[in-house]
Amino acid sequence: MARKFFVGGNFKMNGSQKAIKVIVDDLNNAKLDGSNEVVIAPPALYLTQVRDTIQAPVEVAAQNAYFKNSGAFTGEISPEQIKDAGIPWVILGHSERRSLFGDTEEVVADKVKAALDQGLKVIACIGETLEEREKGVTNDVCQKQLGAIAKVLEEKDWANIVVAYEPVWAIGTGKVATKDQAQEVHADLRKWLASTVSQSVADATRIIYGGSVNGKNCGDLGAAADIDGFLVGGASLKPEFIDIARTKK
Ligand code: G2H
Repeated sequence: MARKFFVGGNFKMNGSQKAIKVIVDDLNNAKLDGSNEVVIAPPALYLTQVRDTIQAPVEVAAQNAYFKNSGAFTGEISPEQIKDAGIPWVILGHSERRSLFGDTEEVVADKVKAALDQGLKVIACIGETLEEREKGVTNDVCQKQLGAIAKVLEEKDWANIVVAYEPVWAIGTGKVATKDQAQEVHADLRKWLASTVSQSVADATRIIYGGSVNGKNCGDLGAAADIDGFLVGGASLKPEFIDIARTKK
């Protein structure tokens, strides 16, 4: 089954009303043809600005959500609120959330489940550190992180999940994984999905790559058999994001 190429733009904690308007105007003017699925994730404060101004086929994602729908959780936003605001997607388990804000594997799994239960679609991020890669435990780490999520899901939930493999050593460093390095992990993850969940989920689930993707390396990376798209950070704030969004498989 053909997997639709997916390009996400993760603005992280960057942008202003003015700067985000420029990005949205550029995307609208690009008149993307919908052959790739394109989703942008501004900071929470600007979600409704982007929702009100971005044109199809581009969609909007939150960068995080809590696992409760309401209550005394100062500073958090809930899946129910994201849904209520008309935002269809949420990024969960990004390595910056895991390393800087204490999102454990269990917390990420709870967040994924809560988001799916609200009908949101999830970009679920996993990835190893440099130390883990050098120790040769990349697959163990990635499969354990994805395993924690898989444990709380039913088979049908996978239809609303995009898995983002983001090696921590490649994030924001300019050190992109080679096509072969990324392809190897993606292929192993797909095999793991086939043996742990089902062959049909393995065949249908998009596994996207994140970590220093830019307008120059997207064509090469995107040609790998098991790379079904990208999660783009720094370059999503620049005009080259349009070139990445147009990557041809
Ligand atoms: C990885 C990626 C976006 P960047 O975090 O999720 O960021 O492209 O800046 O490495």
